Amino acid sequence: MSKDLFSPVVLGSISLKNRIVMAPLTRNRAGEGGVPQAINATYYAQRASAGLIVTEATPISAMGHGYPALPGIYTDAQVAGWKKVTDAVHAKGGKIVIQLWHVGRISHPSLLPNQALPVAPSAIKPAGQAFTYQGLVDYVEPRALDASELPAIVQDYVHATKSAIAAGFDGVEIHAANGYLLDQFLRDGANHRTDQYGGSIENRARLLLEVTQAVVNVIGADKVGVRVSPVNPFNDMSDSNPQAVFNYVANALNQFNLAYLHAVEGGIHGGGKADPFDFSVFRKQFKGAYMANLSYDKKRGNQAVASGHADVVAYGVPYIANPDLVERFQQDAPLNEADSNTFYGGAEQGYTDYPALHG
Ligand code: 8OZ
Repeated sequence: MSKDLFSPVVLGSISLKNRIVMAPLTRNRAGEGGVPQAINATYYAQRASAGLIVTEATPISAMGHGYPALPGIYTDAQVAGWKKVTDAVHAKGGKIVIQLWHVGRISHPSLLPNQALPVAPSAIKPAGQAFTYQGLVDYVEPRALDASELPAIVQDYVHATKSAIAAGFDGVEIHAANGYLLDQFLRDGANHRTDQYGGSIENRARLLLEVTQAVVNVIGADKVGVRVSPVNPFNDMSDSNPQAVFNYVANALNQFNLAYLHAVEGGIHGGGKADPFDFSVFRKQFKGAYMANLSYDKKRGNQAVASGHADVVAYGVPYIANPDLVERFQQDAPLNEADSNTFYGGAEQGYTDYPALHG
């Protein structure tokens, strides 16, 4: 029988009851100190019929923050908060991995310890404005990281992965997409380094591969995914040859036997026009499971799975508004419309109050 979105699948060692994934979604509703609250557990548990939930992007360190009210995964209180989330999702038969995040230059001193400058591969100020507690403020020129500082950042990923295990997650996803730190190293619009972390594609991929190796050593490759966005221009990103960079990355990641590779297959967040890119060629470089994301609906999701392009499909905006997206797809029921005014920040409204078909 041919596969569709409702067929079970195993990603690495994570068993999914269907191939519908809740994509990572930044919602800016964590408590003081980046600690997840009961409302966050309710939100994720409402969505536990997904085959897999990828949490919102979650900073691995205080320097990894770049927006208000993000949850973290590096303090004991954050681990305890996330434990309530994973318990609530598991109680409803769901699976959940946490997306590990360092924002790099997409931040502002007001969001960082001691008003520190954001860090980046190179001292290149991104165009645009940071979301701060004081409102939108121009980005600043980040401080270029010295190569000697990178092992400590890799260690922050290690610590975050240990914290994720303690918090009861089924795995982790390394966020190497959308113009944040690891993506800043990958793409040459943001990386002008002349050391072993810049210049050639091999050098620009080095930090991602070091982070992946370190995370794999902690939790096991069969519980690790990596997310990339080869042509998303969001956060002032560009590359002179994205196909070559990301074909290399997909090939290099084969060495680990990861649970999955997750790709944003175009531009998101209104960052502008995406460069041409052949995602079918890119996907074929990778020997493991592939998670596709970007404006899929039920029909195109089923086609992607049936054709073998994707093993699983991640849905973002539809999951904001439809906690029971799986049931709605199963029944061809109409979808709730998502209200973009309540995407980022706030409380229950637009977060936990979207109705399910069956109360
Ligand atoms: C939208 C707003 C803030 C952050 C991403 C973590 O694009 C994000 C993000 C998206 O990966």
